[in-house]
Amino acid sequence: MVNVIGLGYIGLPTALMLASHGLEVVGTDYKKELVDTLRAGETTFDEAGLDELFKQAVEAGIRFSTEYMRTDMYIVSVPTPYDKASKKIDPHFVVDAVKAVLTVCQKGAIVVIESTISPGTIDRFVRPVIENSGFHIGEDIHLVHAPERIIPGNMIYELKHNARTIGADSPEIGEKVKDVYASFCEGDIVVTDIRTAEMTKVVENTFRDINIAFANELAKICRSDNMDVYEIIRIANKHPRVNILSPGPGVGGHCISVDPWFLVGDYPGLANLIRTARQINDSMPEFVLGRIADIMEENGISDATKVGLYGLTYKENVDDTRESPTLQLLDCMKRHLASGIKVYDPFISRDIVANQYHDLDAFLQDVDMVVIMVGHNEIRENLDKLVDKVVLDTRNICKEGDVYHL
Ligand code: SAJ
Repeated sequence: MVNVIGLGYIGLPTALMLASHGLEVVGTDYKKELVDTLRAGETTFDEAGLDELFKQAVEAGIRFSTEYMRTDMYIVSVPTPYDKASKKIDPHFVVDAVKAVLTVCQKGAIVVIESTISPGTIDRFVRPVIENSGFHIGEDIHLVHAPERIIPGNMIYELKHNARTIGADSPEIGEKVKDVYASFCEGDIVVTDIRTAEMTKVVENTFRDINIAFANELAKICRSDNMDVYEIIRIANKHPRVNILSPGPGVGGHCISVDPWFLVGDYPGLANLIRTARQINDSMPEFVLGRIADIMEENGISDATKVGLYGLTYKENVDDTRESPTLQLLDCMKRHLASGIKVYDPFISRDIVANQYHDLDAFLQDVDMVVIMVGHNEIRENLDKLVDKVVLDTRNICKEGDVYHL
């Protein structure tokens, strides 16, 4: 039996995937409400294909509990927040989960950490907790790091098709865990050591952050001299060895905007390019704010309450608002003492910010200027509703019409 600990964005799909591929699975989460929702037959977030997979897993017998199970394999997928001041990881959820596992596990159990952790976290925080509890790593308990790699919006497909990394102290244990993931994963599964697996995961997200920062810096350069950044990127990308990503209003989510800081926090004297990239991406919401001010002035709009931000989530077609550029922009506005700007996102049904709307038409009726912060399908399919608005499109989804860009 596999006990998956933490039933959030990663743990839940992973547990469902294992169960629907023939493994006995219990999903554990300390949040009773979440467990009750799953037991009642409902999923807890929006993701393409998740409901279907959930149905299959329930039919296959997956169970959900607030209790940790006595078994020989655990997959830990709990959050890893970071301290914004020191830029270092806060491993307390991982450490607490491992401590809880130690109270119930069988001798020789394998504990797989899936949560993204900064390189060295297992050595610094997890091993000492196990050893101080009187367990011998490699005999009583085996440690593995198998970082997730799936992208929100395409998680179910990527769970099946992406390559994976398994970091283990011993190759035999690595192979055992590989067999479990191979029950559903058709991608290449590489077995390596724990430190390499930790570093590789953070490097992947840092690579993407740096590439987005390059696109964002280009957007600023092109804006300063009236050049079309999208046309330049489109043409440059026809070169066989150039592949520039898309500029945008900032980098959000709990992965790409967080993981590079682990390297900056741990290697402050060395991670210079990485730090600069993070700073460029973090500067984008303020840059958008400057664009909004200029465009308002150009169009004689003096009242911020006539401006609406479309999109609150960190990217299109997901319901996750963690570190979202829109929230960062609203924060910037507070610092500039401006307020009253209107906000709408079809994926966010509860009120999380001031002046939030829950209906596209009502939102559009009350604003003269729309800032597209997120390119949800909803707005792509309703661009005709923006014809009489001043539009700032930070995602380059409007290919026609008189629209402002970054
Ligand atoms: N963004 C841009 N321009 C782009 C691409 C993205 O501005 O060209 C922005 C997005 O709008 C968003 C942010 O960057 O605000 C991050 O979005 P994303 O789609 O690039 O990535 P995430 O954070 O949803 O998922 C990433 C993925 N990592 C990589 O692609 C290397 C995913 O595979 C990881 O599993 C995930 O992080 C994670 O959990 O670590």
